[in-house]
Amino acid sequence: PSVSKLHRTGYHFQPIRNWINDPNGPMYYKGVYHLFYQYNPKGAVWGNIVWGHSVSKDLINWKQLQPALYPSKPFDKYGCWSGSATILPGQGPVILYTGVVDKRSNEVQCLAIPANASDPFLTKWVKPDRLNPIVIADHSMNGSVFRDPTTAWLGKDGHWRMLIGGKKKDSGLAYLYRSKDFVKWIRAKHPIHSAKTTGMWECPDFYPVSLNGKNGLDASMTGNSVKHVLKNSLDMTRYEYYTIGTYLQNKDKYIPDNTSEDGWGGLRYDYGNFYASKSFFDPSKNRRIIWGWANESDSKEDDVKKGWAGIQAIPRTVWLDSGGRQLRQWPVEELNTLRGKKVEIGNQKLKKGDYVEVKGITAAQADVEVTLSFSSLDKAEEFDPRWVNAEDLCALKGSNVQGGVGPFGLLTLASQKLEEYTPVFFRIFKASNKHVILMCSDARSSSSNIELYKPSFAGFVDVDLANNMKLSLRSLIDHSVVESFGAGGKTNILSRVYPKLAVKEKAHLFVFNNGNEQITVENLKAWSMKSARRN
Ligand code: DQQ
Repeated sequence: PSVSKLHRTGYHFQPIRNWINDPNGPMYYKGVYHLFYQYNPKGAVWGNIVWGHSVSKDLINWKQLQPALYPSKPFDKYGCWSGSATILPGQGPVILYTGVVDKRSNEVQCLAIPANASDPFLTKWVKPDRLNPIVIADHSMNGSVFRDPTTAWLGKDGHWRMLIGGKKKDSGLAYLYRSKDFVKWIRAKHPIHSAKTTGMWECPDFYPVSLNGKNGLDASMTGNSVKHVLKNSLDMTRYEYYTIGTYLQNKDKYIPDNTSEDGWGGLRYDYGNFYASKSFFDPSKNRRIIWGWANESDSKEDDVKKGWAGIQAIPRTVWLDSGGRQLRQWPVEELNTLRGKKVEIGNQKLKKGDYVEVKGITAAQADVEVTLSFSSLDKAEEFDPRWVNAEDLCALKGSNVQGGVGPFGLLTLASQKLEEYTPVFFRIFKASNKHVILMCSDARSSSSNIELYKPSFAGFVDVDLANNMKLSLRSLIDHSVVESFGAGGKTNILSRVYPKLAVKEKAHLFVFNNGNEQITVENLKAWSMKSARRN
């Protein structure tokens, strides 16, 4: 098969061809899930941006429709950029999106409504001339860094609110707008929040999470039983970070808890390739779901050759961890319908240097869940407090650098003789009064192709090992994707990789240990994954 076929995904979302980036306006409406996305109908590189549109009954199998929004008006002549959907009670959905008005990329906010709100597929959208654009930057603002309206929420006063990402000097900020009728929007005096030195905030997302359990909440929910999440995508490095905090509705201010950094070193949904994410509330299953875009890490020329670029990560259910200090995420349960042949390993000991192959599944298109335990942390290596950057630490202490407790985990997309492999693993260090757990997804050994971006993605994992000496890992392997969830979705890493040897039936999966402490594979389940329909 040609290169284009070798790395195309089997069950991650991607359109039939061409470029995609940000997920836009996800929603559930009249029994149908809608996903829109930044899409170039003319090629496999960014440009000519329209809103591609696909629909699904289960978030996994998709049907591609005609683009929903494309430049057709003076206010969106140079592109229909990112935005969100809000379902107005008793009326139907409204899309708010960014229109680009000139070549210098001056941006305004626009509104679109379905031509026929009783059509569950919402195939046709109109942009009423008498209403648009609904928001323009005023003189005190820079109109070329002013975009990506959020889903709106309704305040107790009956007025709608929404956020728009922006920048002032080098601070990132989210402007707050209010409206009585969803048409006339007025900017509040203060942004809902801002943070110094973070640069432009793209694709802000703001939503409540429950303090009591995994259930998702409608965007308008407030009160004592909720916290709020503010997520921003940082243009300067293509990383996102989020904080958990309190939304003071009477002041329309958001105050982050000081349990994590409000800036570059903050918490991330994903410590790998995952950007411009957006969440929505799914009332049919009472959950909040996050979509995120994973771009290619091969070259532009490769993308043109392939005829496609960009995928969406598997939609993830998101909720507040019981400690209240971070979120957790897990692939939507519908993904399990693609699970086919299953193999299992139980109670397997792994001594230092052991590599055990997981045989009998399609290792290039698979879902693996594993729990690994150890009986002591005595052998853990000393943690150097200067190791603040997880990615650098992963580069220093790769899967083949022997350790004390760990490295242990999976070798995904491995060639038979291990010329190529993408390891996903843990390594445990001893710090002054606690343990530090590093999780890595290291693409450096993923391919013999040298013209690729092969980062050693990594994050720290906040788990107390004192009375529970085990760690779990789930990896969704899909030809050019390894999407991993550590410790039940506390630390997650998506990597894009392009093996040359470890492709199709030549790909293998191993579980390994390269530390002095013996590891037990308590339980490993791996499934061959069927392909999703994405016609
Ligand atoms: N992508 C869109 C913008 C957004 C950026 C343009 C984030 O609206 O800020 O394609 O990837």
